Amino acid sequence: MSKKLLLKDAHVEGIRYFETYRKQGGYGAAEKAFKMTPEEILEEVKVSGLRGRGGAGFPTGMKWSFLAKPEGVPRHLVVNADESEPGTFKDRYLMEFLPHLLIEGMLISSFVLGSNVSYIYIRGEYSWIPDILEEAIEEAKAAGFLGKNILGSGFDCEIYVQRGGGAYICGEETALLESLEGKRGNPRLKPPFPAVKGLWERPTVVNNVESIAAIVPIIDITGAEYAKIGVGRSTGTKLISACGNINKPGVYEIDMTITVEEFIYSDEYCGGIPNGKKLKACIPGGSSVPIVPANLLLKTVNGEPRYMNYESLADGGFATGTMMGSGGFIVLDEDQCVVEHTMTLARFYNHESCGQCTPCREGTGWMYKILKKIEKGEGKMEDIDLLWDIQRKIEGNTICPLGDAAAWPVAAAIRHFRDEFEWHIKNPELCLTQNYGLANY
Ligand code: L3W
Ligand code: SF4
Repeated sequence: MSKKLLLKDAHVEGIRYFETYRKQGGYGAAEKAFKMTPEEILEEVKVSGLRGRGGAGFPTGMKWSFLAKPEGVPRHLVVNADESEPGTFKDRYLMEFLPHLLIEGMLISSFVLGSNVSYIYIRGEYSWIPDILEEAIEEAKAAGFLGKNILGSGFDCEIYVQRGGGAYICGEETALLESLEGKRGNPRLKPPFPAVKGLWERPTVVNNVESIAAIVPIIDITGAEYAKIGVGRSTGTKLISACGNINKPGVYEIDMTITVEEFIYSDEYCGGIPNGKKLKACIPGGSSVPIVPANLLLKTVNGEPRYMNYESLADGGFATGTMMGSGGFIVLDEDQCVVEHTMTLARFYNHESCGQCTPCREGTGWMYKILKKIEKGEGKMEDIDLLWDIQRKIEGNTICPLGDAAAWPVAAAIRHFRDEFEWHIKNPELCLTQNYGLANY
């Protein structure tokens, strides 16, 4: 059984409210942190080995230590709650059921970073959650955990919630900052990174909801104890949102030592695949990461079991491995069509491209058109090589990672399931979607 750090009180009735959260020991980590110096807390975060839970896995302590501190310039913490990655819904769970865990994490993080005004940027579609967060912020303020002179420390902190307008690209940190400034959410060129020039050109740390929530248990149990959970550079616990062809979709907290097989088949987690169907493939880290066929999902290229952690999932590189990403775990059974699935994703990335760079703006649309043709049974063999060529020209040639995110699923689908693409081309009369004319696409 995985250790629970973030979700240990998730099922306590009323945990959403300050009084219950406090009774369960909530804000104890904040009280402990305010007896430490910001440097001591930063050291705990570094020792914990916590890596960003939004997708990139960048070490949180290192990101915090990059924060520029020019004299007289305000600094900000911005929590990225624009959780729009298909298959990813773990931050929604945290904010909906444990809003005070996020606020306590933000308070401690703001104290370390010297952010007197911090923000939560939340995706527009999570329309009911801002009210939950704002109510929790008011409760924390009334109890003296936000506002002026918190716990007599002389430190002031306000938290504001900003709703996004429903664009996936605003989950990219610099597009998010543009949007927070009231502009169209177009990604900026990096460097400079937000840690140097972020919100209104001020030094800014942008962290995912889960990363900030994890600061609470790190302070509670110490960074060293946190680092003992998990394995290698995959320390602590990770939330996984599991969906697709599984018996028990939901949000699970794992300690990154379990195998992929255990995660899919054990009753503690996904509970296996409905109707005794076979596993075909899985996308373990949200739609942006490469799809992996069952044989490589259950073991690595070296024949070792594949584990649910950053290193094992990436074993073999992108050629055979994949990524932990945001932890959006999508399971496909033997009846699913990889071509259709890839086409749906291509449509999504084409729709969400901000259009600033040519390879992404043109390439995503081109890939979608070709995939639609193949899916309808109107493709030619040379289309597969053309698709391969287009995705290669997108990867690494764009301003932000959306280009890579659009290219990788196509590359992995062709690499691992080329036979399915060929089958569509050789058997146009059997392509199921042909008769529907793909009206919904
Ligand atoms: C200062 C340096 N800061 C890096 C910071 C940087 C950022 C973080 C990671 O994309 C990925 C993407 C999606 N000085 C720095 C520095 N930083 N070097 O570190 O940066 P980076 O560029 O590796 O990644 P990113 O731009 O944050 C995120 C993948 O995540 N993904 C996306 C999921 C989307 C969601 C969602 O909808 N919420 O989770 C899933 O896998 O493809 O590769 O903060 O500033 N020298
Ligand atoms: Fe916009 Fe795509 Fe370029 Fe990102 S890669 S900046 S989404 S056009």
